[in-house]
Amino acid sequence: MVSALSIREIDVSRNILRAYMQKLEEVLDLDVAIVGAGPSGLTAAALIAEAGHRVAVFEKKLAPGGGIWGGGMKFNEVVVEEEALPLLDKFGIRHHDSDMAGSHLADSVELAAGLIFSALRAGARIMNCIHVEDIMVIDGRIAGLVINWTSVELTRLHVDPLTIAARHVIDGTGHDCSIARMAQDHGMALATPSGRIMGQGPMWAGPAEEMVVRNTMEIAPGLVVMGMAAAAALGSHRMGPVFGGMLLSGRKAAQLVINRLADPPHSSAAPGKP
Ligand code: 48H
Repeated sequence: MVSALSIREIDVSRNILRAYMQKLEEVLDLDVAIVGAGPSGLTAAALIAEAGHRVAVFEKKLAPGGGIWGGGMKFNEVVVEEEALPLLDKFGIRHHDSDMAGSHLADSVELAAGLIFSALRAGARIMNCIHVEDIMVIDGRIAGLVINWTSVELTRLHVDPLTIAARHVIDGTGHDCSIARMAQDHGMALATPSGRIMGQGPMWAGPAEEMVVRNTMEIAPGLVVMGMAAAAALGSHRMGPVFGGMLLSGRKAAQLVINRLADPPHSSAAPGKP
C-alpha cells in the first residue's frame, strides 16, 4: 500500500514539470510534425514512429481522437472497409461483420483508444492542448510549426508563440485543412487543380474513400495533406462515418514522408508527385 505521508505535493508538481519539459524539448526538432490527432494523424504517427523516426502529433483538444469517438451522430460505431482491416488488426482493434459486402464495423471508442495507445507505444509523442497557429516557411519550404496553448487561443490573450522545427509537416486537421490554408494564406501555390484550396465536396461515400487516399499528397514543399484535410484541400467527397479511408490515408502519408526521409535534407521531389 502507498503511504499517504510519502507524497509531498510540490514533489508531484516538480516531477510533472520536469517530465513534461523533457517531452517538450524532445519534440522541438522533429523528422515529422503531424497536426491533428484524428484517425489519419494517429495512424500516420504510429507507422512513422515504428519506422524509427522522431514524430509528434500536436492536438488542440484535451482528448486525442478527433472525430472518431462520436461514430455516426453519436452512435458509437464506425464502418471500416476490408482493405483497412490489416491496420485494425495490427493495432489490436477488434471489428465485426456488417451486412454490407466488404465493410465491417468497429466500436468507435475502441478505435480511438487503440489508435492513441498504438501511436504512443510505437514511440510517437502526442502533445495535446496545443494549438498550431501558424507554420514556419524557410526558403519557400515549410520548415515547422508555430504553437501556443489552446487556452491562449480560446481566451485570445496576446501571448507570443513557440516554434517546432520539422523536416516534414503533415496536415491531419480534418475538414478545416488548417495547415494547407495557412500555406495558402502565406502565398504558397498548392498542388491542386486551381493552386488553391478546392473545398470539400458533398457526401458520396463510395468514390470518397478511394479519392481521399489518392488525394493524400505533398501539397506544398514540406507539407503533406491526409484524411479529411486532403478531401477538403483537393475538393473530394465526404463519406460520413466510414473510417477505412482515414486509416489508409494516414498510412499513405506515413509512406510518403518515410520515403522522403531517406533523401538528403531539403531535397524533396516536386509537390504533388507521390
Ligand atoms: C492543433 C488541430 C488544429 C490546429 C485541427 O477531424 P479529424 O478526426 O481528422 P481526420 O481527417 O483524421 O478524420 C476525419 C474523420 O474524423 C471525419 O471527420 C470524417 C471521416 N468525416 C466524414 C464526414 O463526412 O464528415 O481530427 C482532426 C484533429 C482534431 O482533433 C482537431 O482538434 C485537430 O485536428 N486540429 N490541432 N492545431 N490548428 N486544427
